[in-house]
Amino acid sequence: MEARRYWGLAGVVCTGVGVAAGELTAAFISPSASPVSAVGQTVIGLLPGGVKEGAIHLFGTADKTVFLASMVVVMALLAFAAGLLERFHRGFGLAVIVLFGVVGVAAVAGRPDVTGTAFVAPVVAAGIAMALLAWVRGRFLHPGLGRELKAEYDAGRAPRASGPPAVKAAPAAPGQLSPPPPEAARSASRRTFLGFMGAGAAVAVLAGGAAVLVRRASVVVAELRAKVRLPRPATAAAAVPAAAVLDIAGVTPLITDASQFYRIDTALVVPAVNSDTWKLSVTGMVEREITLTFAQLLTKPMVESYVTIGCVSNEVGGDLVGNARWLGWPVRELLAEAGVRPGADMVLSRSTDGFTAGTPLEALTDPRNAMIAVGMNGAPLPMVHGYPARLIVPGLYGYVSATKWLSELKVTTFAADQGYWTPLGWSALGPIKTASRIDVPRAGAKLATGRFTAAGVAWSPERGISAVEVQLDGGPWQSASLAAALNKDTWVQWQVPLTLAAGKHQLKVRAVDGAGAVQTGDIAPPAPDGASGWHTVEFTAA
Ligand SMILES: Nc1nc2c(c(=O)[nH]1)N[C@H]1C(S)=C(S)[C@@H](COP(=O)(O)O)O[C@H]1N2
Ligand SMILES: [Mo]
Repeated sequence: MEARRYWGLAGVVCTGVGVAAGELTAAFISPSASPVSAVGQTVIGLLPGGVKEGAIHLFGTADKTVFLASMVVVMALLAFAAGLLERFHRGFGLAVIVLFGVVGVAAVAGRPDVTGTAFVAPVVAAGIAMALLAWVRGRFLHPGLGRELKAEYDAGRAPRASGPPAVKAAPAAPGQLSPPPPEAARSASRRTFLGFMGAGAAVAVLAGGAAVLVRRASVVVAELRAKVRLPRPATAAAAVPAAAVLDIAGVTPLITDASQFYRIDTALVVPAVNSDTWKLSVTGMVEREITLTFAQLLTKPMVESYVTIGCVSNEVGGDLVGNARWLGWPVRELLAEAGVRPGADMVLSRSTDGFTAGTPLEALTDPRNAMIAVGMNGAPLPMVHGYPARLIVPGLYGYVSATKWLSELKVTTFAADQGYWTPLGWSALGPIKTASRIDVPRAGAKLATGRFTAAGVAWSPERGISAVEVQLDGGPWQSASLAAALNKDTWVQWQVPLTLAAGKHQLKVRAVDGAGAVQTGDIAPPAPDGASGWHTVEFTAA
């Protein structure tokens, strides 16, 4: 098995399986995470305009197909070369694959819509390709030492040219060179090798095909999303005052960029909800059931508001919380059109993928800005955050309110229905607990002695924040100063000047809500209704 073509073939098949596995991983992570298309887009971006136009002239609408086909050919050639290099010197081919991985990571990281997990796909691709090539090398390709040949040899059928002195059934006299393995043994080994290569190619084609199918749906939706023109809000959010933003390095930004916004849901594959066929229905205890298309929803008078949402699973000091400018139609107006019948006390919202949340009816009908949101920070909802529409309810944890990929609002009762997480041990009611977080200093920071400004954020959506206090090394609680609040539904930044002596320090923070209630210091885990306790950071000054 020394022929060059076998090594090249191994390079192509092993890399192919890796790339396909990477594509499949990407399809599950996010529609934009595909390493192959990221590399392709990067290459297209680097091509001079003339070349691009030339290609479009030459190939017309087939330009993308031609481009992808050329990419596959180039990758196959490089992978063939990687296999040959591995034959030339152990590890060289693997190094080429590492390079593939690095290019993939760089390309994915350079995409405008990059997500934190996007780099996983090229890493998976390179890892699998390397592991396979190393295995195939050891199993079949190592000159004269293939296990297949050894088995033949041990069975006394295939005397070998090199290796340990033959004890069993060695036809050659001691000191004499054994003859090479007979053609029969070599072709048996070759057949097994080629069988493995065929199986590998089949796996690559199947995984790649599955990735394409998963992706195609999301590409269609991404294109629809790109064409959405959000309506102007009937009630716009006021511009962010300068006084709301502290100029302190390391403090959480007041507005969370969609790309940085935490994502929590039960969906393995991001639902690709086609906004052309999407419908929202209002059912249950209503005078008239209503169904609404996306186009109809976009004609409704929209409110725009900053709302901080949080996950019930957020630990004290954790980052499963974010603040965005949402645009949506007030749920109370939709419910008023449907006419809620007496006796109802809950709305069970359902997503296209079957998730449900049970929200107190009151939270959707009182004056707060509970909305069917279609916009996030001035753009249509990102697919991972619920495109085309989701619920946003100030003051409630996401699991009881923030249904993404919203498809139905069923007016019902807590006695009759439960949201997804309630039977799994989480509280039926999920008001967000007042919380505060120290962003600066970070835990374990090594600071200089003297003056230092600590900073962070505090939130108590719906009630607002009236004060934040910190405690240094068990001393008295001292007031932090608050940046201007956008409204009572969002977090506020806080800062406090400290004077640090040399040594170890411990800083605690607590907030006071708009009604004067002090954030509890009682330590509770996230289950069943949200973590509590004062965020505490330890650091040193020298
Ligand atoms: N369809 C659907 N919507 C969902 C969930 C889900 O699993 N499926 N999770 C909820 C939870 S637990 C939270 S905290 C928020 C998170 O919203 P985000 O991912 O946009 O930050 O979405 C909520 N909406
Ligand atoms: Mo959550």
